[in-house]
Amino acid sequence: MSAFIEQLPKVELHLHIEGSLEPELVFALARRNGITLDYANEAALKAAYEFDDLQSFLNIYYAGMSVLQTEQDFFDMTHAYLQRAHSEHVRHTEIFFDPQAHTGRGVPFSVVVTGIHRALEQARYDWGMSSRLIMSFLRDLPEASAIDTLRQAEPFHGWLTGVGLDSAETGNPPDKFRRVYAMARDQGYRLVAHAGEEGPPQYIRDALELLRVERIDHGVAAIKDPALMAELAENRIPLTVCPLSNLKLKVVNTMAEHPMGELLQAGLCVTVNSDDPAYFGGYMNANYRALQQGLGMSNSELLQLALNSVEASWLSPEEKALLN
Ligand code: ES4
Ligand code: ZN
Repeated sequence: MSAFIEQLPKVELHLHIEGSLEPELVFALARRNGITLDYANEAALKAAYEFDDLQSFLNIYYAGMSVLQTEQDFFDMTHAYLQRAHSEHVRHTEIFFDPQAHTGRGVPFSVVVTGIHRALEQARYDWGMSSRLIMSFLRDLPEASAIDTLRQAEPFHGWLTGVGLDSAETGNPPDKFRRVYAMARDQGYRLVAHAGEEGPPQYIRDALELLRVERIDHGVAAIKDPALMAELAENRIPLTVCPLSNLKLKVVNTMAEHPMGELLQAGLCVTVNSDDPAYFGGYMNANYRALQQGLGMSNSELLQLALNSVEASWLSPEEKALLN
């Protein structure tokens, strides 16, 4: 592993905490909670991590997180991710969670958010690692469910910086969530959305114009639309790109075909992130490494990507100055 990548102080902006649940922890929590999984053991679960597209991944992602029941479970999952991130010199992290994937199984919103928040506070205390928490709406559910989730979040607004939009993209365009994004904006939440992962460049435009998001998660489809690329570069709209995720979900066929290099050359504020590291074969260093090896990126390009993440983060100017 390249010492440059390992020692680079990094910021992560696109991480689904439920996607950091490693097979070992899935089985440990299943045993603790008396849950029987459809997979005999960790090896059998891992063997199922061969995906054809986003939906084939989401099916296993939702099955894996079904073992999460108690506040301690959410704490343990989050703590394990933060420990790993800390060991890779991640200095700040902005984390998604999917409340509806838990409340839909009868786990209260308060249990989920309290367990995650406690682990974030401990990482701040133990390691000086800063974080922001983003609740993400599931776009394959109706907008009314997202509105209900926004209401359940009200007592915890102080712990939540922003809202996001994830899960099955195709057929669930940004327009479907126009009202809930306007409500979240009125309540003072910052706004992001997944767009242009499997979906078309138009979903990126719609997320910006209809939802008024300030960052785009993935956004790699912008490579198909030169006018949109120019607009993203001009306005320094950050894209939180996830190279190993794109490879595993066959958004690209090989890392050599990944658009990250072209997007960076065109002046976009592109950033490197791990998305669902337990499922996609690596945490932050592995994602930087994939760009170094697959695209031949130089250390100065990798440094520019890391600086972009500081710029794109929701840290205050004072906090940013401390990181740089
Ligand atoms: C996700 Cl890679 C990806 N895309 C969309 N939604 C997601 N939720 C978790 N990982
Ligand atoms: Zn994602």
